[in-house]
Amino acid sequence: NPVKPIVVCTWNFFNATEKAWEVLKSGGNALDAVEQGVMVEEADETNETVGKGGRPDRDGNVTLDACIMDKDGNCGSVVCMQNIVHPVSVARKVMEETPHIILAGKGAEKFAYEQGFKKEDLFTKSTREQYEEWLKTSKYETTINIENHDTIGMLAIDENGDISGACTTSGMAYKVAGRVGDSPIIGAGLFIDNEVGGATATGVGEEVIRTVGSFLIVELMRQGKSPQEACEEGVKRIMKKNEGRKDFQIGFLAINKNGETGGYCVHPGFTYREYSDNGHENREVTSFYE
Ligand code: SD4
Repeated sequence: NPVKPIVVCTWNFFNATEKAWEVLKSGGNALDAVEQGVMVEEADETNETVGKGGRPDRDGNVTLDACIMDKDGNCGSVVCMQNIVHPVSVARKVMEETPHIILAGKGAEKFAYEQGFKKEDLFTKSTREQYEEWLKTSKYETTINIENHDTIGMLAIDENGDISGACTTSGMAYKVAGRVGDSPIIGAGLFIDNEVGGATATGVGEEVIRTVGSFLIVELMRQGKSPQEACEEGVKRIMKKNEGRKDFQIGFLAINKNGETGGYCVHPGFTYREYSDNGHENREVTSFYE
């Protein structure tokens, strides 16, 4: 018997998972659940990798990336968008209200205003102070599990057994202006195939894009691998291209149509949250590549 409803998300996001679970338990669909779930992190100023309070690029612009994908393979995405707290909801509007899939930068922002979204400064006191401190050295480096931690990718199956997913981030802190990561790229940071399952990613986006990670994992599940095995293979493909380089973190999270889940990462420290009628858990990913 398939486990449903069920929701999983990257890292230990209690409030976001609670919200998505509430939507699913009240009979809501998976698309609404993942949108409303990740919106909690977008609004949370203490999460400095997503939405309001996200860290800026090296020129001091807070630019956000997000995407959403539904059971029918419809998807929407915004990349490098400023001044809007909820990029995932703009991505959903792109999916539902335009003939397009990705809107970028100023065009995405203009579209958001046309759809009724409000302009808001995404800096917080904390991120502004950190940025000013960073400017003193202007050194770009990614610290495993720390500096660029906390992108939320969420996958859900509703009572009908239908799957949707969403992913939202401010990307790598102090990135080059204009940089877009994996999170809003369909197939890289997120992929859903309602016949098979879904996958999402966190960590250094460039590495995820190079293997089209989430699509790869879903296709591996289609070929018969479990979510766990598929995530392991996804990480291994990335490591193969890096010839011994291990100074970065990648975390993959996957779910299949039966509600089985799995996660794998390069280094210890990646966790995911899972809610179903079988329990509400924060799962430490205890097997990793390192
Ligand atoms: C990116 N994958 O922009 C994102 C960063 C991330 O937790 O996952 N942070 O590359």
